[in-house]
Amino acid sequence: MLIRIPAASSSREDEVTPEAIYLSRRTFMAGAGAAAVLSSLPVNAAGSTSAYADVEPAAAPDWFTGKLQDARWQAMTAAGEAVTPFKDATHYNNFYEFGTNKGDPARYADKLKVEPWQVKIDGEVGKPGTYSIEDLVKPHQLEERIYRLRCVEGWSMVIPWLGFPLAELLRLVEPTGNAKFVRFETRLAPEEMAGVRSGFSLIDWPYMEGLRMDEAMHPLTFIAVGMYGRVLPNQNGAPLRLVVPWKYGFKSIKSIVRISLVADQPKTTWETIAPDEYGFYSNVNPEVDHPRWSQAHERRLPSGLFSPNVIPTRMFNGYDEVAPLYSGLDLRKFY
Ligand SMILES: Nc1nc2c(c(=O)[nH]1)N[C@H]1C(S)=C(S)[C@@H](COP(=O)(O)O)O[C@H]1N2
Ligand SMILES: [Mo]
Repeated sequence: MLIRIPAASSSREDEVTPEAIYLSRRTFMAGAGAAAVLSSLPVNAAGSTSAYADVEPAAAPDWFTGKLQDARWQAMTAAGEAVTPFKDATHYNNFYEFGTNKGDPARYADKLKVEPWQVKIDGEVGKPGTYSIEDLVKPHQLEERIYRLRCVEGWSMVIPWLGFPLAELLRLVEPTGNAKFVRFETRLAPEEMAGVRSGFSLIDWPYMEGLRMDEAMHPLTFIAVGMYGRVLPNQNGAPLRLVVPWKYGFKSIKSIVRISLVADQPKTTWETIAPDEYGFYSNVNPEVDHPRWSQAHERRLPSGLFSPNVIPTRMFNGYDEVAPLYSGLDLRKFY
C-alpha cells in the first residue's frame, strides 16, 4: 500500500486534527457533494491511497493483506469532518469482555485468540455452516467507509472502517422467507477475557445483538475487518465486527462468532440488562433522552477539559437515508 501524507496546506484549517490525519484524495475530491462521494468512488482507481499518520504498523493475516491491494478507498468524510486520531479510536473503547474501563480493551484484548477464527451461520438460511474468516472475506472487495460512531454514553468518533456490506454476506448464505431478524453473538472465552472472568459485570455472556432484516440489508450496514488502512485491532473487535452507523455504538457488536437468521426479534445484551434504558432499535435520536442523561449533544473525541468539543447530536447520527426504514414507527416507544 502506498502511503502518502499530503501537506497540511491541502486541508482546510477546520478539518485539521492535532495529529494531522488527512485523507490523501481530499483535495482531489473537494467540492463533491457528501452523498455523491460514496457512490462515485472509482473502483480500483489507480493511485488511490489511504494515509493515516499515527497508525501503528501491525502484522496482518494473508486473508486481509491479499485484499488490501484492491481495496476501494473513500475519498473524504461525508461532511468534511476530521477523522478521529487512531490513538483515541484504539485506546478509548467499550469491550466489556476485557473490563469496563475505557483503557481495559487496549490493555487486555491482545489475549483474544483471533486465529483461527470461524463464524457459525445458522437458522433461516439455505446455506448454513461454519465458515472460516478466510471463506467469509474471500468473495468481497474491501472498501473503506468513514462513519461517525455515537456511543449511547454521549461521546463520538469518526472512524475509517475497512470491510464490506453485511447484505453481501447475507445474500451468499441465502436467507429464507422466514428470516425476519439477524442475531449476532460475540466469542466467549473466559480464559482470554479478563472482564468475563472478573464476574463483576451484569452481563449474561456472550454479548448479543440483533437487527431487523431490512436494517441488516441496508447498504450502510457494514462488516468491518479493518480500520485506518490496517487490520482491525483486537480491542476494536477483531477479526470481524458489525458497524451500524445510525444506531448507538452498542449495536455494533465485536468479534462475531455466530450469525443467526431468525423469525422472532432476538434478545440483545443491553436491552436484557436495562430495557427501560436501552431498546432493541437504539437509533441515535437527539429528541429521545436516556432516562439518566440528555442525548441532545455529544463529545466528539479527541475532547479535553479545555476543548471539550461538544457538538449537537443529529437524528440517525446524520444518516437521514435510513428514515424510511422507520416510517410509521413511534421512535419514542421503539427507542
Ligand atoms: N462484544 C462486544 N461488542 C461491543 C461492546 C462490548 O462491550 N462487547 N461495546 C459496544 C459499545 S457500547 C460501543 S460504543 C462500541 C465501541 O466500539 P469501539 O471500541 O471500536 O469504538 O462497541 C460495541 N460493541
Ligand atoms: Mo457504547
